[in-house]
Amino acid sequence: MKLGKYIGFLLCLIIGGCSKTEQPPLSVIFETDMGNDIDDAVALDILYKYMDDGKIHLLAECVNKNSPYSTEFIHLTNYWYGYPDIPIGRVENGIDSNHDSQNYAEVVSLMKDEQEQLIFQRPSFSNDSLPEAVSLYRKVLSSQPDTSVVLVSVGFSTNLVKLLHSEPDEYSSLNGKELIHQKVKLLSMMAGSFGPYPLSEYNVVKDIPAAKAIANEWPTRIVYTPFEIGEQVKYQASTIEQDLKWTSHHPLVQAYKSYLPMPYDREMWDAVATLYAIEPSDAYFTLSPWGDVHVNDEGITTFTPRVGGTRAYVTMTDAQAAAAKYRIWQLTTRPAKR
Ligand SMILES: [Ca+2]
Repeated sequence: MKLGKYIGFLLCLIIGGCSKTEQPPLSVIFETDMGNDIDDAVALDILYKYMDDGKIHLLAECVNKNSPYSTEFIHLTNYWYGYPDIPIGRVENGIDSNHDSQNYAEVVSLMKDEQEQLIFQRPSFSNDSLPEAVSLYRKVLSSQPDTSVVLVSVGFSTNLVKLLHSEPDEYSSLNGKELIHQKVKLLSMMAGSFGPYPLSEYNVVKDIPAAKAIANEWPTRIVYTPFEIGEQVKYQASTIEQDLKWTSHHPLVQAYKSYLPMPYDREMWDAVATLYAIEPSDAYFTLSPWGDVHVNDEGITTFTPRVGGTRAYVTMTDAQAAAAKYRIWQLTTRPAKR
């Protein structure tokens, strides 16, 4: 080995970067209720940054919030971050969440400057012309190598259960369950609560039949990021106000400021589920034993350990939560490559 290469090899060993950069990009699909809470927008920013780093290939973005502005916001950010070709899927007959919160996706999509021009320019857009998510899932999954795709679900399970129960079609002779079993290696899901007190978590309670079906029937591993995690990892108002000034108009900044009156710190449930999907390091996470998850009629989730089980959930020590919080800050404050 030549001296230069040897020194480089040693540096790689010391900083631990060699094996990471040599890994092929992880194939990821993002499933979101974009617009209901600001952590979806933070999670998506993180995914773009992982793409900037060559760590992932974002195959598709599917929306389970029944609003044309949820898909339009993602269309907008795809252009702004420099990834205009990522396909977007829409939900059909999704459950209603349009009055659950201030829809920052709508506010940012319509935001104009003093000359009445859209601040975030993008090609014209029609939600109705998008493929339904289940169709997009089947098209994308069927084209991927076996056991290669990681799904990040940070909203309701409406689209996922439609995929699970889908029939063979033009893209695959497999039914949904068979297709998932063949292609998906992990579902990282923000849902549920496994703390000391029963709690109906939002993503579950909005579509309980779907959450039940996923817990009972999903044929590959699921790792839940539960409600309790949010309290440990909060995004800070000061980051929005001070650390994202590299550009005059940033969709994440505008979305954050539109969601709730500033200043506020917000729980980062969805960003944590995304971090787990891409970097499931014990620097950030403690994984429960594997077992089963049960969802009752009120949307309360319970976990039972079982040898051979395929469900688990994450917890964090204070040190792990601090490390995850720093990692999320590091990714989101970094300028996008665009
Ligand atoms: Ca969400």
